[in-house]
Amino acid sequence: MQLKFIESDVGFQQAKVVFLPVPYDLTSSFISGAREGPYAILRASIENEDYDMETGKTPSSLGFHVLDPVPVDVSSPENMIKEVEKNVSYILENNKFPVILGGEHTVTLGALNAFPEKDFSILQIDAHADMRDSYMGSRFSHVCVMRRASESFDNIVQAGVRSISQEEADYLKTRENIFTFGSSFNIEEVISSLKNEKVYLTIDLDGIDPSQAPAVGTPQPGGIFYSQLLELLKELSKSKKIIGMDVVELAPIPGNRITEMLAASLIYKSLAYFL
Ligand SMILES: [Mn+2]
Repeated sequence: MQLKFIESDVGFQQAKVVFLPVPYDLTSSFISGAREGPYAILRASIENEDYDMETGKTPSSLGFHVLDPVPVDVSSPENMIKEVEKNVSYILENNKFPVILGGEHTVTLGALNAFPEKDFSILQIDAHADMRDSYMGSRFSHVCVMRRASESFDNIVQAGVRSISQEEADYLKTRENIFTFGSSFNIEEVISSLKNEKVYLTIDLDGIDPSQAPAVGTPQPGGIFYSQLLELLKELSKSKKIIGMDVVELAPIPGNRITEMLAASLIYKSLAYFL
């Protein structure tokens, strides 16, 4: 099956935006199924109009290409992260904008590792801080992903966070350039916490209110609303250069397409704002 985002696929060489499906959910701790996430988002994207009413842009005119899904390596999360890194490096070396479709949140580490310069900030949309040092014997569980990232990156800004362990809260106190916001945040405050001009965006869909994005691995009541998130991303695009993004943790609910429709629209709107 040829995978596409929206209708068109111009091939790798012509594309400005390259989608990387990563159907991986080995460390999911509650509801598994994130391996189906990338296909669900791509299928849902077909239902979208390719014209964005708000910006008057047609993001698909940038040229889209969907790479073959990253083969799932269940031998260890580290090997899976390396596979993602290899693929994202290839996208970056060819000067294209990467959009990684998870899969569980662990895949973000592969994307972050792929950037040769670590001169950027990370904006994380998430219900959880994902700052545990290890979980169930693994340091590469999806709930440890931002802790690992914090070992290579100084400035991480989290929004939508409403579930956190004591261990994580204590760790965050030791990091002056990691900022954690709940679901109701001031957009200016979030953006001014991003210290670098370049920003990588990671969206864990559980950051969004579960009434709007129910199909996630670990739903948490409360959350950011779609319109609020779009407002944040639109403002972000005015002062920052977005260098790549991922959308993770979609575990489809059979018969309920709301979350994948939201994810597809969110990506499309982001591209309209960012590029
Ligand atoms: Mn997460």
